[in-house]
Amino acid sequence: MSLNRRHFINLTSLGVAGFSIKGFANTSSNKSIKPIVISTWDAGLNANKGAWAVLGNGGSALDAVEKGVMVTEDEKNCCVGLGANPDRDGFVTLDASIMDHEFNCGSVGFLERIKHPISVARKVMENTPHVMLVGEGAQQFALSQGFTLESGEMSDDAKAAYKQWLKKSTYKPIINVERKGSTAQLDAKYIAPHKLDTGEWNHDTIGMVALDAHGNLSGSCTTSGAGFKLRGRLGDSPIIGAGLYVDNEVGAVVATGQGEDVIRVAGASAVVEQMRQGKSPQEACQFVVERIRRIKKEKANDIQVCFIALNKDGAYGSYALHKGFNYAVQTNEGAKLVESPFIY
Ligand code: SD4
Repeated sequence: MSLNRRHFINLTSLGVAGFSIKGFANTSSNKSIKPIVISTWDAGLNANKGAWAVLGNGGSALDAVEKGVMVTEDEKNCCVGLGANPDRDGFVTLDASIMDHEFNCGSVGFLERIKHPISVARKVMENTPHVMLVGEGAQQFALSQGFTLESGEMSDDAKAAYKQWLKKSTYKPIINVERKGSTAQLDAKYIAPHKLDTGEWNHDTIGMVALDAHGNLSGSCTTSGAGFKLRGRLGDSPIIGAGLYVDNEVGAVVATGQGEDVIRVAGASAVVEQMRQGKSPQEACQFVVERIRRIKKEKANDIQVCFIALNKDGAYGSYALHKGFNYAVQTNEGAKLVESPFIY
């Protein structure tokens, strides 16, 4: 049994929700695996369960990546969806995108008071001739498609975080805060996996890519964007080619971290192009993260950028600028949480 295989334990049987693997050698797979779903950060463990209910029953990658991230959007007091941190004016504004195996794609940006932005993005993809709707128009479209207008009130956690932020009101988003304690310790608690011991959220996004039993890839991404952002700000997540990209002949990639710096290099698309040139998913992610480091020079110290990638054969990998990024993997062999390799 390989090391990977040994560690790829069915977590339900262990009675824990996650299992972490440390070390560079175990942070990616070149094995051919399908179906498979991978998603960003530790919140991905729960999200993957939602995706697996579809994928494990022979369902499509597209349905899986929608259903999967809906789990996170649904979580109360979460880093994603309506429970997330607001912009600096106190409004929660959401971005999401989805892409299938035939280059169909849809996204929404600056969407307010709608519970499942990922499903609105899918409706944009399927029911309009457009790719992207934003703001009031996106909200009107959602209502026309049967979505409900929610109250717009912040979650308790977001209210507390906003109150805290207002004391200084400085616009300096911290996209990644290094965790105290190991991922294994975090797994053992598994109460609010995306929360740090300090109570802060470690991130604001979930991105997911999946390969189904039919060999088709799809991806999704949903976010409240950077906490306390300027009103009207869009990040990379709703931008096809930046936050998310899928080419069914090559692979699927999703980004998390400082959206502005992902957009600058057309990040997800750039990673797919590196895989097309023959790089493994991890090598392709690393290539683009290193490009961002070169562009940002010493400012790379202040930002986090991470990519996860899944290729056509089900091999996967990731790379991050800074320590502290992890992602969740689910296959027929079970579920695990993987710590990403990084530069700093
Ligand atoms: C954004 N990329 O809006 C998102 C933020 C993020 O974990 O990934 N946070 O820039």
